[in-house]
Amino acid sequence: MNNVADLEKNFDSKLEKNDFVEPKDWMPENYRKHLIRQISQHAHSEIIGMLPEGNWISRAPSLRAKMVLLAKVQDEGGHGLYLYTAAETLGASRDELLDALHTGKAKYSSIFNYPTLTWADIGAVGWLVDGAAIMNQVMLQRTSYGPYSRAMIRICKEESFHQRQGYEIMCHLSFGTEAQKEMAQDALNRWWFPTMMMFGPPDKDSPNSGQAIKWRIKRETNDELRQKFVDRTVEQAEFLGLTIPDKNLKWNEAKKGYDFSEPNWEEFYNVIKGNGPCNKERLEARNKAHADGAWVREAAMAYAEKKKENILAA
Ligand code: FAQ
Repeated sequence: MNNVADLEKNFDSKLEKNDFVEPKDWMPENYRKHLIRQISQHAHSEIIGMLPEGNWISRAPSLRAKMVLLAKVQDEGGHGLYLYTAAETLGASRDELLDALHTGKAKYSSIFNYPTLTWADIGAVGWLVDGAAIMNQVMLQRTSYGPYSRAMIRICKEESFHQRQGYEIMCHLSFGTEAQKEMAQDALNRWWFPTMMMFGPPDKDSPNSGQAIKWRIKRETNDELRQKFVDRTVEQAEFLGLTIPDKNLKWNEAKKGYDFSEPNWEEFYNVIKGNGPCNKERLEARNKAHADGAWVREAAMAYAEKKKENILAA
């Protein structure tokens, strides 16, 4: 089979049957590009997402809290690696992807441009941000590209632990002293709407969703996932005795879900253009980490060269 029409037919039939597309299979060029865009943005989000939490490792309130947070932040680094590797199977090079991140050309999730001001923010990030990430990633386990799907299966398992870690912190604070409960409420107030933005713009303003759904890259739309997230999270906030900072939040019996306010989309576009509260700081920290890690990459290359020489000489 080598004429393009046959190849396209074979690709479409794979999607139809919910089979995976694998790296060596023929795929339309725009499908490949779409995946590189989404997977690399996702990978960048994971490694930039280490920064706001890493900020609290040295200040965690107990040894246990520190160990758990350390493990979580390391997991995020691992997620970045699986995802960069998945993007590499599509022909993108790691250097090229990282260069786009470091020069500010590539996007990463808007949420990581907000500051983590108190320990309660670490609770809110785990509970809300990881909660939203899971809501989005569960559907990506069924994405049509095999390596991305397999990476997501492992990532989702780890993200569930992360969400529990955050919710546990919120429980301690919410059922603690008045001052602790206030800290938890303050964190919820600041993280609620930025978390809602993580799902992306409303479907009517989402240029990539239509094609992503056709290609089964995304299995649910931005608005569908946002709705699911709200419906699930309200009950968790009620258990904590915290108030979601949205006066329009109201159960709608007809749709069997909550009505809620739209996030401030102007703020969202401003953040993804590079003008959020921490964009500059995040890119500087990431560039510094990359420069500081140059010796590790050089050592790994030297080791690989040596090994190759030994194999050739044998
Ligand atoms: N932030 O047409 P759509 C995590 C961009 S992982 C920044 O709707 P699409 C784990 C979008 O790229 C969090 N940019 O786009 C963790 C597009 O721009 P482009 C990341 C955003 O791709 C937890 C434009 O707006 N998760 O949190 C955002 O169909 C704790 C138009 O948007 C993923 O990446 C945003 N929030 O839908 C780590 C999951 N939303 O490229 C550490 C995989 C939209 O045309 C600590 N990605 N944009 O220039 C996806 O599912 C999708 O890419 C969406 C966006 C849903 C994010």
